[in-house]
Amino acid sequence: MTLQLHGHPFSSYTWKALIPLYANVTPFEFKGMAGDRPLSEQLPGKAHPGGHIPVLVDGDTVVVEATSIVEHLAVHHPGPAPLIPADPAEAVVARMIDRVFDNYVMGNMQRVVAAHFISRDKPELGLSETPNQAEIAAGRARLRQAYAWLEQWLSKNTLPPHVSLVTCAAAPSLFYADWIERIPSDCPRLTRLRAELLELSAVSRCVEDARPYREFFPLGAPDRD
Ligand SMILES: N[C@@H](CCC(=O)N[C@@H](CS)C(=O)NCC(=O)O)C(=O)O
Repeated sequence: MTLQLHGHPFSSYTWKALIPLYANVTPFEFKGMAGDRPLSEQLPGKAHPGGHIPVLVDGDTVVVEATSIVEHLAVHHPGPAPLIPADPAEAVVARMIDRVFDNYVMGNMQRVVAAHFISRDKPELGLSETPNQAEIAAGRARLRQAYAWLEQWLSKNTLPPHVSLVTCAAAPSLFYADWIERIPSDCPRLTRLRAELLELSAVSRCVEDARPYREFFPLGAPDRD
């Protein structure tokens, strides 16, 4: 039975699930979300405990959380992309950096985006005329902190080869975070990593799938990438 991925082409976490599917040329059906209804109403059987996307349906198995989707694909639908390093110690490091990108880059990027909506819990209500400036400033400061940490980590460590779990987390989070808080010039390794990720065909496919939706980026999408 064909895999089904429920998501939206502009959603950063949907990219995280799409990248391994594209990298391994895994057959799947993309089930897009209709924009004007709450996600909780649209997911299969309200499949995600938080009403979030992406959700992967693999036969009778429903997989939630993008990291777990990548792990599920690595186990049940392996291909040429080494999603999880075979060496257990290297896998631990990959999972740690996955957490760093999700929690401190993706999380603070989403925090700034959410500060532009009337309600954080119901983005479908639309944009606020008075975005929460304190939240925006705090999210941007945390992004700078995460960039500095990653730059320092990259100066001493090597990432697993692409396409790995780290690729899947780093590509969407750095893509969108840089639109909010540009990676500074004193983080050349991180700048190079973002550019390298965008060169990967599995990632550039996501960028192109999402391009028609850029007008919905609440801060206004920059004229690049
Ligand atoms: N922890 C979740 C986060 C997923 C997430 O934040 N998805 C966003 C889209 S990128 C979403 O569903 N937003 C809509 C909402 O929260 O209603 C994961 O790793 O999959």
